[in-house]
Amino acid sequence: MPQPQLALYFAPGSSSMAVHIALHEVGAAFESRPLSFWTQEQKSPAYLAINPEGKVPTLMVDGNPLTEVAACLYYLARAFPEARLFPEDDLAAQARIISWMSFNAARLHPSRSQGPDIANAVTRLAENRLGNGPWAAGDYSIADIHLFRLYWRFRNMVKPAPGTYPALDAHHDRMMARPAVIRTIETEAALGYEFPENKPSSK
Ligand SMILES: N[C@@H](CCC(=O)N[C@@H](CS)C(=O)NCC(=O)O)C(=O)O
Repeated sequence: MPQPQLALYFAPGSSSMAVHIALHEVGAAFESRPLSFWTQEQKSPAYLAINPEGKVPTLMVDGNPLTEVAACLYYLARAFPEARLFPEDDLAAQARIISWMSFNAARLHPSRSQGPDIANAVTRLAENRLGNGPWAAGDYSIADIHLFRLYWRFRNMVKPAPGTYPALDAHHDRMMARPAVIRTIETEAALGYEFPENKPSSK
């Protein structure tokens, strides 16, 4: 099968980081299309024509936009099966991965903007669910990439006291040792994390 033409619209440190990591995990050639949240490039008419929600990620696949982290991760895992990010022949394991990614997208991510009580309560659910790991759904998979990005951001922003989320911390550390994660973080950090709460008032 010829390799699809891939391009990733992303903003450093945001949800799109998960797709960025997966692109490196599968070893795909892709074009980087960084957007700046500070200058609201994600709301520009040109980008809204591609993704009317004005959010990242958008993964362009042969010129067609694919949105939502879970869908982009699923696409990459299935398009590059040799990376073994999705078990091709284990229905129960596939369902566990979908279950985790549904939880990540529907509970964990939204909880970040629902106040500290809800954010902590849902993070506690993730912690208990992960248990002793090492990975979310058996072998390493796209569910781990999705979960990692959400906890990575939470950990850097909220700075929970050491020992609050030991399973998530251990998972985070395992992920941080992966070359695909290291490469993604180096690339995105070099561009600058433009989180709205860090925006200098002068800019
Ligand atoms: N449900 C979407 C959420 C994507 C999302 O919320 N992206 C945020 C960054 S983490 C974004 O682009 N925000 C820009 C904005 O809302 O202006 C997914 O999982 O891909």
